[in-house]
Amino acid sequence: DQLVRNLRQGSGGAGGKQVEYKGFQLKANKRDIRVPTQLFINGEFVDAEKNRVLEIVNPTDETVLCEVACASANDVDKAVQAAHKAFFGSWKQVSARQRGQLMLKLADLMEQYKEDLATIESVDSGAVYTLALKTHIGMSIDAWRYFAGWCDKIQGNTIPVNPARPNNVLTFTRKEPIGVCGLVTPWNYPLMMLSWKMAACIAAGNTCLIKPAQTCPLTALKFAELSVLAGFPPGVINVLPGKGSDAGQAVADHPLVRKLGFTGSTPIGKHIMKSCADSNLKKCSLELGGKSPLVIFADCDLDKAVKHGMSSVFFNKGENCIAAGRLFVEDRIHDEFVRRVLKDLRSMTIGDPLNRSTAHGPQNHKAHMDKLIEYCERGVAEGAKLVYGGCRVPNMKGYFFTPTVFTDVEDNMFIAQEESFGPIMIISKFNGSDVDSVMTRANRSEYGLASGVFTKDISKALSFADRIEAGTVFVNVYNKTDVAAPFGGFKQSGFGKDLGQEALNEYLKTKCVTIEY
Ligand code: TAP
Repeated sequence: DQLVRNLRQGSGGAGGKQVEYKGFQLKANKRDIRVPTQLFINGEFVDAEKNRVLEIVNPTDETVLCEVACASANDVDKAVQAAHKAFFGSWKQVSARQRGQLMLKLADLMEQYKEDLATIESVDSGAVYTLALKTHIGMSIDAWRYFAGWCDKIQGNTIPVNPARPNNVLTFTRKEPIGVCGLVTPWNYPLMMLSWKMAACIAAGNTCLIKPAQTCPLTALKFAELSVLAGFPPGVINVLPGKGSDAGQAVADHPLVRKLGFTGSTPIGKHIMKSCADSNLKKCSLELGGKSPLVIFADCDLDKAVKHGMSSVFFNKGENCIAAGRLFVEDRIHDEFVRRVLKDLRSMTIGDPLNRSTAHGPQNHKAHMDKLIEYCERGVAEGAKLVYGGCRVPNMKGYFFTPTVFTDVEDNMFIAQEESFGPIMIISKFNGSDVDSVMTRANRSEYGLASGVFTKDISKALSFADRIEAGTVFVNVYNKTDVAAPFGGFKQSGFGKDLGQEALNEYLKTKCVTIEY
């Protein structure tokens, strides 16, 4: 009742109270920010079982930023029990419209604290601050606002079934929340991945727990604090930093979790799908890896193709699931394209992500950077031509990897087939008079996340969009995503959409009611 009264007064569910926590003081970007370092369960910050912790490293200077509580399977169980209780208790009393108000309030708080959130994201994940502000945090806020608008528009249908004469029959459907949802997310856009999934999940009326990536859980914890300020009832949102093999696995295995929203790699996605089936046949949606083809025809606007071609690979230091993993450039413009890319790369500022002129920050963590070095060595060993980079930035502390370009890449090479998830451009030539062949090559991948084409010929562009096997197609643009547009892959890039109306359905179930009268 207090919850409903508070909501009517606009003060949030739990009265919009401050919450106590152990944390650390982040002094960066001319700011002094208090960041929680405990698990967030049932509306409170608590230590992990046996006080287990994760060490959080700043990828820019390799120093330890802080220690964060590391959830065990028992901690996960506590969060699930809290989410279960809230789902059948306090959260049920909150009407759809009130739910939307809470989400809007949370979005306003995120907006109010956006510089703090972007600073934390930058220091924790290596994201360039300007990008963190606009994309990592900006698009997170957009997602909460967009899905807040859906809360009171989730509705079923009336269906004209055959009547049982002489009686009549009314059949209608209801869209209902699924229950406790587990969310498991990767490290490339920590708060944005949380928001894409959680905003849809909460808008649909579920309660949830999230296990963010172990390397950078700090914005998720700051977000948890804001959720209390917004007034979400205890148990509706739970945040548990921890290890995938342990806490993540416990989420996938838990019998009271009814849905798992996962973003991550294809091998872990496959493993999780088995766990979802074995545990309780929980519904799952999987946003997995990609090796997205970008085809650049000679009849394109070359300035635009170079600009977007660059960002298709180097955006967010290549830690971008829809990054173009392979560029097919028409032979007539190939050399000019490569020349222009190299010119732009030579002037790219690499350095402290908090510096406003920096375009390229450190990779997220050391193991990832080491993997990129190996990836490039493999490319060279297979005979691809390394024309730029391929190594750690010399004489620099931090996990800085030089933006890299390979040309003369053959279809059978490892680097033509597997994603790097880093700033590595893989270029192959094609003959413009043989469009069929480049389409076949573009589709010859087990992934099907995104794709792109540059051409001024509308027929060619539409034919590409028809024939490409990918969940997203960009024409004369790249990376243009929006919270209102569905996002997700085909083939081994997974299934189930984030964003847009379709994402809501991932977190709803349909009940069919039939009445005879
Ligand atoms: P993963 O290694 O798959 O990790 C993703 C998440 O799953 C992490 O939180 C991880 O925990 C957790 N995890 C690991 N093992 C688990 C298990 N047995 N049970 C439950 N959870 C488990 O991926 P990553 O290296 O973080 O991210 C890179 C991959 O994500 C790339 O392949 C990239 O393409 C993909 N990605 C896809 C998209 C979309 S939308 N398709 C978006 C972003 C990234 P830890 O923190 O302990 O590793």
